[in-house]
Parts: sequence; C-alpha cells; structure tokens
Amino acid sequence: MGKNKAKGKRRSHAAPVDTAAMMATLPQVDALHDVPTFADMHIDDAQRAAHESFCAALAATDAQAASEMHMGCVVRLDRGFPLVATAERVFRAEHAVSFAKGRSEGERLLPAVGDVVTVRLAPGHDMGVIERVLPRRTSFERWRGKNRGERQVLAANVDTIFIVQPLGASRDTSALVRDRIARSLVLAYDCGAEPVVVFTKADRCDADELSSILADTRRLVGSEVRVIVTSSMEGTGLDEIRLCVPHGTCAMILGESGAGKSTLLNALLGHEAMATGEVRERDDAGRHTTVARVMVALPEPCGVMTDAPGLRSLPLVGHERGLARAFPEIVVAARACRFNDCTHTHEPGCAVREAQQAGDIDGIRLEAFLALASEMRVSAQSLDPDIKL
Ligand SMILES: Nc1nc2c(ncn2[C@@H]2O[C@H](COP(=O)(O)OP(=O)(O)OP(=O)(O)O)[C@@H](O)[C@H]2O)c(=O)[nH]1
Ligand SMILES: [Mg+2]
Ligand SMILES: [Zn+2]
Repeated sequence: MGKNKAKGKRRSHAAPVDTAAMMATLPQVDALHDVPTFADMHIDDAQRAAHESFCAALAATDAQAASEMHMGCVVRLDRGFPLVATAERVFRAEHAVSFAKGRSEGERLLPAVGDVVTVRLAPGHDMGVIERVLPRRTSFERWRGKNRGERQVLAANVDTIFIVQPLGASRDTSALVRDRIARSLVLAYDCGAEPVVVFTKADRCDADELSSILADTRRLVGSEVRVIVTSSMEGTGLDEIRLCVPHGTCAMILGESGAGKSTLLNALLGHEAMATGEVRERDDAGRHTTVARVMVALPEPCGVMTDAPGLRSLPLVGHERGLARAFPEIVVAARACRFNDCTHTHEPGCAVREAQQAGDIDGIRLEAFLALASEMRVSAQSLDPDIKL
C-alpha cells in the first residue's frame, strides 16, 4: 500500500476511489523483469516543453508541489493501474482528480501504456500521482462499443506496429487473413506508426502454402511494407524483428488471442517473461492469456516492445486518414472519377476501376480498399445518422 494512504492531506490530490485492495493484487514492482527504464524511452521536445510549462505554472502557486513533479513513462497498465518509470525509479501511480474534473479534453485524457506523463512523487512515498499526459507523438486507438461508443487509446508513442498473423490455422481462409491484415494496416497508418506484417508459427506451415500466402500478402500490402516470417518454436525470423526495433524506438504487437504474441516476445527476450497459453484445438483460438498492457526492454541494441491482450475485432470508424495512407494509389486515381462521391463499384466514369483494368491498381488491393471504405461509411452513419457519405 502506498504511504499516501496514511497521509490524509496528500490523499486529496488523488482520485477518491478505494483502490488499496485492488492494488494489493497487482504484480509487485520488485518482481517484474525487463521493465524499460526512462532512458530507454524516446522523449521529444514537445513533451519536455509541455512538462516544463506545467511545472512553471504550478510553481507560481505551489512551489512544493512543483518541486515534486517528474517526467515519467507509463510502462504497464494492469487492469487500468499504471506503472510509471522516471529517471530515478519505477513505481505505481494513480490519477489526479483533475482527470475527472478537467475543463478541456486534454486535461481529461487518461494515460495509456507508452504515455509520457508528468507525475508527482513526494519524497519518501512509494505511490505517485499522474497529473498530466504530455503530447502524444502517435496514439493507437480502437473503437469500443457499437453505436456512439468511444475511442480507447491502446498505446501511445508507438513507432512500429507488428501485425501478427499465425500460419497453419485451419479456420483461417485467405479472405479472412487478408481482411485482418488490411484493417490492421489501416489502423497502424492512421495512428502514424509504421506497420510490419509478421507471420508466426511458420513451423506449422509447409513451403508451398507459405509461398502462396506470402505472394498474396505482398500483393495486398504493396512493396513498401515489410513482411517477416517467424517461428518462435524454431527461433527463426527473430533477427529480422529485432532490426525493426532499434534502441530509442517503441514497437507494439497487434494480433488475435493465440496468435503467439507473448511467445514471440519471450523468444526475443530469451526467457519466459510473459505467460503464454494453449490454443483451443477445435478452432485454434486463444484464451486471452495476456490481460495487461506491458512494455519490455529488449536486450541491447534493441528498443522497447509492448505486449497486449489479443483483440477479437478491429472495427474501423473514422480511420479515413489511415485508409488513404494504406492505399495511396487508389486515392490518387479517385481524384479523376467523374463523381465526387464515387464508390468505385458501379458508377460511370470511374477512374479507379479503369486503373485496375489497365493493371495499374492490383485487384486484391482494390477489393480490400472497397470493403473497408464501405464499412467506414456504414459506421459513420450509425454514429451520426445526419452524416451523408
Ligand atoms: N507451433 C508453434 N506454436 C506456437 C508458436 N508461437 C506460439 N505458439 C503457441 O501458440 C499458443 C498461444 O501463444 P501465446 O503467445 O500465448 O499467444 P498470444 O498471442 O500472446 O495470446 P493472448 O495473450 O491470449 O492474446 C501457445 O500454445 C504457444 O505455444 C510457434 O512459433 N510455433
Ligand atoms: Mg499473450
Ligand atoms: Zn470511382
């Protein structure tokens, strides 16, 4: 239990929720391994400036509080509870009341894993209070809930997203795999991170099957996106993954439960840091073994990787920017369509379909683009029936 609890006065800075019992069930800080240090994280000028101006404003009214503020990074979220690394130490923290009462959206922004924050830690205390989330370079968000749901930030300041897809899963048709890769690609581009496609469990797949999947994927993702084949069981493809996470960068693993995300991380670390779980034999589905969002520091000279619970669905809502970045040639061609709101399916004078017929746009890419664009039109309408797309 944090010492803040014993001091009623200090307690007033934190959200008034009974968290002590919950906190006691979280992993002990001393027992955690491979936790990134503050020096492993890339802190940019905008984040430093925001921290300094927050402290300067506070110093005018409360010099003591200002002297207790540090820059830190949220390196784990266990059931919503942050673990923060500052230059000096690693500690649990809770949210300041200002998150609930904040006037602007920025003040109410709850920290996600990877966030750089201003955190208050009074001398002699073992529990911090996160006061402010500093500007995010990137933010990986997913839509939670159906209609009128909210965006959930899954990770912040991510540079690279590994889109993990297991090989040799009997339930997966090539259409399903393509759909999952294409929508993950859009989400990664939308947040400003670099996507890398990673096929896991190569030991379960024969050479012919693998080369056909790779050819199909190359057509789908185009020539720019890296595609890596790994087997954590046989230790293959790991160096290629490491090359994508140089020191000072942060990568996140995205994929369904049972895809082998935690096993891959363990293989990269060289020990069993993450719990892994069996997949169901019937349909190869995982059992949601990973429940926390966890950053780990890979051995030198690599950077930081984030493991996260598997995501069953990746709905697209308002990810137009990501769609345009993932399929730039289609967006460029569409400028020449006769109608502004051309859906590139049946309209006369459609420059996109012409480009596909001329062989300038790959049919696999167009099919993926059309499915995702149409999904986004429908989801935008269900959010706001007045939107006409
Ligand atoms: N054959 C084979 N099995 C693997 C490989 N990598 C992982 N597995 C198995 O796949 C199962 C699921 O692995 P996890 O690493 O727990 O999967 P996960 O993606 O972390 O799943 P969640 O934490 O539930 O999201 C385990 O039984 C692993 O042993 C591999 O390279 N080859
Ligand atoms: Mg896992
Ligand atoms: Zn068109």
